[in-house]
Amino acid sequence: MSTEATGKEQGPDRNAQLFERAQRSIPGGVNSPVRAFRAVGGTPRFISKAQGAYLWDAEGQRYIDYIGSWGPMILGHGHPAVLEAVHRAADEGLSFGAPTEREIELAEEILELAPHADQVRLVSSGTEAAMSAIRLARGHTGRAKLVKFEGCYHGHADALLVKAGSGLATFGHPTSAGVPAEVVQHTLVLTYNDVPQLEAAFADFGAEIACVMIEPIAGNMNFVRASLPFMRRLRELCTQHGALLVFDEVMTGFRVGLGGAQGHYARLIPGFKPDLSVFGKVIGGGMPLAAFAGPREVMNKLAPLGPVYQAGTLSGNPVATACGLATLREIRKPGFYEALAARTRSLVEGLQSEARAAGIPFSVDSEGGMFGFFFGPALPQDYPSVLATDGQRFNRFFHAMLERGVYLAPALYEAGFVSAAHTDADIAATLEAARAAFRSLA
Ligand code: KE4
Repeated sequence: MSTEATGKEQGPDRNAQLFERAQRSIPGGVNSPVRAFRAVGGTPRFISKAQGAYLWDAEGQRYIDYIGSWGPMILGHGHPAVLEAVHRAADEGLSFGAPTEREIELAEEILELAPHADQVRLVSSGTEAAMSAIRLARGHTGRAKLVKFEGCYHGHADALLVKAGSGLATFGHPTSAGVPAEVVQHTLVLTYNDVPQLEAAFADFGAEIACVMIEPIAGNMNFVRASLPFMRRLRELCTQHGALLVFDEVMTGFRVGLGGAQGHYARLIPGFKPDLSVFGKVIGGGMPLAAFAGPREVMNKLAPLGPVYQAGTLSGNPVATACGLATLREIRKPGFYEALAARTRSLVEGLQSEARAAGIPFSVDSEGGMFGFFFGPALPQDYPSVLATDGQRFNRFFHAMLERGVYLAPALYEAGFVSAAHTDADIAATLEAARAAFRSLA
């Protein structure tokens, strides 16, 4: 067996060997389900190193990376300023369980970019941030009901593992074993972009709704935008009924633009702002860091000031905050998002034209450094229409691209991400691979 620069053993079936070994000690061989490739089939790639826009797997195969750790790696892997900040922070100490100046700096940077919020609490994962935001909304309003939308994912807290029921008032059908019906009895799942259904829900339960949590651009059903009429009406109804509008920007925050999706909607709907925001991914730069933010009158309800308890041993971890700060400082540089959005647009427009040339029904969309594509003639507007696209073709395309050294998200319902490290040559190489991949599908 040869060893490579990474010092790890290599061989033609190293990924398969590692996957087989991993399954002996880790459920499904992975620490997060989507990594197991079960939606697309085949053997997951065990990554040995990453640099810039590229990943290398255990067999030394190089891939152009369009997952970027599911969003965090917006600068690309191994950005020198980020690594230098992380190394310096690590030398000063990995964790103290006590406040640090760097947490204040990161909180201030986040608040500059989320103008609706006065305060922010740092945590270690998007799940933790979303779960805490819901508890805070319920504590602040004194109400129990929670509204979410089918196809949106806000982490795996019990109250959020709920599937859409058949009718409007069908609260609380757990999607996961181990979640008692009582825990999700207050969670109502509606259809994304469905204004009449939203109005009916508020007409029936408005006075009981603590919050509505939404992915403002739904990256967990690949890439589905909230329509302006829907988003405008959602804001009106939350205000009218005293429910908090919670923007889950774990994926879109600092990804679709410096001001996230809320900045995008504020430009389109005068005066628009959410009541609470949930952030993650990019703000940690690849380290475990997430956050939730809101106006002082709401955030003051949090322990130790108020009655809503929330805590975390590694919250605001000094190495993670150094990584996040270094990342945010880079993305705030002039022209960063214009260049990222242009490169992402050139990717999706190229994919669209290659699919058209091969006669394959295909639709694409992107915002900033986030993109999605579907094997179907029109962009879906909700989860059922995402499922109605051609999943088989998606899976075959995924593998055809993987074989050609392009690493896309291994599931129809996931979004894709471009980094600042992706060059025009990388986009061109991706489109060349796509040309052959589409031909293999025709
Ligand atoms: P984490 O607990 O995985 O840090 O964040 C949960 C979360 C919350 N909100 C949104 C909008 C999210 O996209 C996520 C996590 N996203 C998935 C990818 N779709 C993470 C990948 C994974 O589960 O391994």
